[in-house]
Amino acid sequence: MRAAVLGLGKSGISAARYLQQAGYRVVATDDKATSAPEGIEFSKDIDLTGCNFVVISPGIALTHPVAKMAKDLGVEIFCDVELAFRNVQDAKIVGITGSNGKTTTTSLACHMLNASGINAKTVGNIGTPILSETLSGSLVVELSSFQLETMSSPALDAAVILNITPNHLDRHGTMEEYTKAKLRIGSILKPEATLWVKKGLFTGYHQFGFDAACELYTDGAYIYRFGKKEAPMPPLTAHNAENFLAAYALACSQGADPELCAASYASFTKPKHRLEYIGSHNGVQFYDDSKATSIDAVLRAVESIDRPIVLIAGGVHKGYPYDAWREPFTKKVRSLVLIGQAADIIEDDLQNAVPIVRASTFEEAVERARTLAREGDAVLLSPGCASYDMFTSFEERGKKFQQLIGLSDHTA
Ligand code: UMA
Repeated sequence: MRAAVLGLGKSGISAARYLQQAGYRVVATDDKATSAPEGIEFSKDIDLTGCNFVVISPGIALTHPVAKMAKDLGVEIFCDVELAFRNVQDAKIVGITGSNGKTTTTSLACHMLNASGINAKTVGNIGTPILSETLSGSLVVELSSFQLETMSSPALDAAVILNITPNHLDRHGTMEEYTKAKLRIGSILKPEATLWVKKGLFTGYHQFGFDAACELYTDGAYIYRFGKKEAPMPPLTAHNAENFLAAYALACSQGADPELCAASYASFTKPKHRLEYIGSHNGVQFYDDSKATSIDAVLRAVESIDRPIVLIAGGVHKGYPYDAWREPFTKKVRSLVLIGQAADIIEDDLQNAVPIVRASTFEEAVERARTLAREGDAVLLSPGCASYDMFTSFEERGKKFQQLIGLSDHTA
């Protein structure tokens, strides 16, 4: 048995190790790396002849020459999560996708399951490759459109689509293709499994929201599921409440106790760099929303902050226009500090909507934002773009921001 691995980041390395242990002869390739971890053959000029399949890393597009080669040779190509789903035997798996809130919802669903005594782990796009964990017990899998694109095995016991707003259009090309990738989550459900969607997103699935017509809803005071009043609702605002309901739907579908799920929110810590409040200085509040890499995520952040905002945005452009920012920014954003490759495009799209300043480094952007903010304002890092022109990840960008602000011990 021979298998190829395309891309040697986190997911590729875990897939290569997994396949090696399963008895495959593994050959790996990567456009940047020059070697594979010990024991794995590496080739810059990979030959797929005789390979049973290729495991493609989610960050690599299907238009990559090696992916095309696989297609031409009729060799199957799929991601690490699909490989796991083909081999899983006794795990209960729930899946979460959406454009915003995936990581928070994944962590919260896991927290709720654990609070109910069901030992669960988070895996997938959240940062822990599924194949680096044992495929047993209760798994809560965060799924990106990149992963879903090559998935087909029905292994999910329940799933949720949180929302779909423009993201990754540089990779998927159109909203239609991006939506199609997200909807693939519906085709990897076990026959008896339920797909939950936010109210109004798609018909034909169980819906969650704030409307009594939904299978799961809250009136702000209580949570109602399938017509039954189940538990008190924690006091949460719109997007947080939606993420909460989605996590609750998944946890309860796995036998978690509704009251314990609801009560567990009090001990839940939101993942970092998601509209994270860092502290205040001279009457200015500072927020790190480095994870906001889409148009909609930035809008959510701006909407959530109830004071004038000095916003730092920009980075690597992901293929969508920024016009949707015009009106809300005119109302709420005092100044916009632009960084990175996308700065020209953003400035063009927001002409005359908001005062714009440019910064050539991240450090300069933070300094400009600090000086532009007045007492009673907020300084918000919510870039709406990927970080790769200046950083290796959104985490690194967020950590740097927190270090430069220097208000907390959030820099570890
Ligand atoms: N590479 C190539 N050719 C290319 C592109 C990349 O050879 O054209 C190589 C790189 O040199 C590198 C490797 O591929 O060695 C990187 O692979 P990758 O980008 O798939 O990254 P991984 O480290 O394997 O991490 C992936 C996910 N990354 C992406 O989807 C971009 C991680 O999601 C995920 O946590 C991890 O698997 C474990 O499952 C990150 C992400 O940014 C957090 N996700 C996007 C998002 O949330 O918006 C979808």
